[in-house]
Amino acid sequence: MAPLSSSPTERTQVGIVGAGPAGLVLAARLAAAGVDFVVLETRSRDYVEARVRAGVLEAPTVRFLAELGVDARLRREGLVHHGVHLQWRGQRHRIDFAQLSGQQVTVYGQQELVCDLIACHLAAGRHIRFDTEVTAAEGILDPLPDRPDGGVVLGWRGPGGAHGALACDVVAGCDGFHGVSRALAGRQRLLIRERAYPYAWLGVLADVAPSTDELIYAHHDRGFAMHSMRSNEVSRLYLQVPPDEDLQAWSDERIWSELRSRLAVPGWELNTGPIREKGITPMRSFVAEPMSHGRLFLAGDAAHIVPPTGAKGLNLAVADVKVLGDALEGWYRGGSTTGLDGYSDRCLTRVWRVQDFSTWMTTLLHVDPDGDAFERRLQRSRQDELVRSPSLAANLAENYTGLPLP
Ligand code: RFL
Ligand code: PHB
Repeated sequence: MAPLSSSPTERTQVGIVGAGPAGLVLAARLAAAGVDFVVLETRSRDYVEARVRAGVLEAPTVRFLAELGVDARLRREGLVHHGVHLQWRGQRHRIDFAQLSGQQVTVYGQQELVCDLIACHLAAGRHIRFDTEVTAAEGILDPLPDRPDGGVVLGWRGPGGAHGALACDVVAGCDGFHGVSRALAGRQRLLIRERAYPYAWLGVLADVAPSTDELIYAHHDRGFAMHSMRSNEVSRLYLQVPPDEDLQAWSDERIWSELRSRLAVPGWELNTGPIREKGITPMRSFVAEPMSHGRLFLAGDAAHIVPPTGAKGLNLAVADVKVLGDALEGWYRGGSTTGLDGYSDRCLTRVWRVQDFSTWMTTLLHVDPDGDAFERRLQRSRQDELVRSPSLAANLAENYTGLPLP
């Protein structure tokens, strides 16, 4: 095969692989800095905009989106929550974020944010190529030069079997856990640390008014359950299920009945309604270190995954690209490579804090099918301690609503 470098069809400064939250927020940051980029996304625009995922934005994430000027609809439609309910043994306990951390979170669907960012980029005439899969790269592991030199070429496969190549200075690997970027770094260069959990989440989106003003995270002997929302008319709910669970085994009636049992507290009713969408998500913790390799910078789920209990995946992706955007701006302004050299270490400090918080929230609230009686008793003690200790509750509030961005 001819080398990719013999046929670049286009040139830019930063090649961004993936139009998820990481790629699209990085694009907004680079646009603000006057740095040129092209986003290559393997899926269609419709597919990317319809993918139902995260729902909670930390306070620092919301502030950063405001700085980038991409928060108009988020400000109008986002639901600001000043607390959250934790529940065990049939009792609900409110964690008051405002009082304990002075911050709040905003409930706003990930796909709404993705739609807003895509609309903003396309309206400004910026380049997002949908249905275009990055398949290969040249020069990506060469040492980072002091000055941008167009030394990387990304090969892509596009609609109708078309092929092409994009020449760029550096690559932002924002292509999620199943993307190609981590593989381009080379397995032997990565230190992988991971953990699988003996459970998954069955998630549903239902056309029914939420039965709660704030999110409910519930531990129950039958398993974890959660009540979230997307608007005053749409509820988002989750149930702990076995990792290999068959979605077909879950009729709408069974889902509502199970949610009703696990979320029950005296005097509270669960509203039910038509289920619009359901799916099963495995739970995993994963970190690939380092997050940079020559001219490749991994960001978001491409570099790390957290179990969703702490509501952190999207927020961590945004934190990564804040660091990357600042470092790239410095490099393009003629500064040194210092910011880019420090990218991985800077991100990993937060990544591991968030891994710890997400694991802690997960094990506090789920039923471990392999856990022994000793483990179950420890879990109960941890739950009690959270109700007793304002300093532990404050630690939860601080981590959940978001530590300051780097
Ligand atoms: P994404 O969103 O997976 O986007 C990667 C994009 O790259 C594309 N791609 C490629 N493009 C070109 N060439 C290739 N070879 C490519 N390979 C892949 C993909 O098509 C895709 O469009 O990764 P990103 O941007 O890093 O964003 C990460 C977040 O999506 C993820 O962390 C969150 O959704 C996790 N998450 C949550 N995070 C939160 O902060 N708060 C939450 O409340 C929250 N809840 C959740 C969640 C994730 C969940 N699931 C389904 C995993 C709840 C659930 C149920
Ligand atoms: C959601 O609304 O989808 C959501 C909220 C909180 C989580 C995970 C998911 O921890």
